[in-house]
Amino acid sequence: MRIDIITILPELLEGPFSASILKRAQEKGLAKIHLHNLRNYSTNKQKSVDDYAFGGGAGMVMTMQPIDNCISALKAEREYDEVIYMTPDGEELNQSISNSLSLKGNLLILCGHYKGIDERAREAYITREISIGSYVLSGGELAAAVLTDSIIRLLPGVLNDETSALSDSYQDNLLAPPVYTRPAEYDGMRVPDILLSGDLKNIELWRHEKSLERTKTRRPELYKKYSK
Ligand code: 6GU
Repeated sequence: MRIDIITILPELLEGPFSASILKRAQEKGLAKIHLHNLRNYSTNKQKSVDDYAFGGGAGMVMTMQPIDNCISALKAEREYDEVIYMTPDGEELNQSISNSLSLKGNLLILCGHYKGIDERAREAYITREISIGSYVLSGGELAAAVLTDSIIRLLPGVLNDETSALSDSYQDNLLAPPVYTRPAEYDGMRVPDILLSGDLKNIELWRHEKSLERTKTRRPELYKKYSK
């Protein structure tokens, strides 16, 4: 899979993609992530990418010209399955969106800033608008990093058995059960006996029971989806 990300702050995205699972996925050739600095596509002398909003009001708006040039240049090189705009007024990201995007070949992600991008760019180019939750970030970069991470970890071969995505929270609309590691007793606090029993069948039942309990108390709305 290939993910192209258009941003005015590439340095904000370099970190998350150069460590751990996302780094390994790229080294293994399973994912290609390319950052594009929007400013390089601005044709005016100041390399500006924003301007005042028509109609007045506080805050700048990202202009058509650099977005148009950048997206056109990328689209001339390959077809994109989705052109995604990261924006707080988009569809809220969830596991099922990440699952379906992980099946695509080429994704293009545009990070918004300021008051957002000129509405005409949304109409002309964007096929999907995604938010990562009901709070405001200073720009779309951190949200794009979250989205990219959630997609790439699902690609076949990225995770090994120990980190398998199948037992993650949300994968079946349930939160993951509690986990423990050695020592079996720490400062008087003991690991539940069942986990030390070696009885794999009952351990699975116990974990499922704990998942249900957790989901019911912490995320009742998720639990309703699971139980119907
Ligand atoms: Cl995608 N962008 C910004 N700026 N803030 C957000 C967001 C995106 N998702 C949640 N908050």
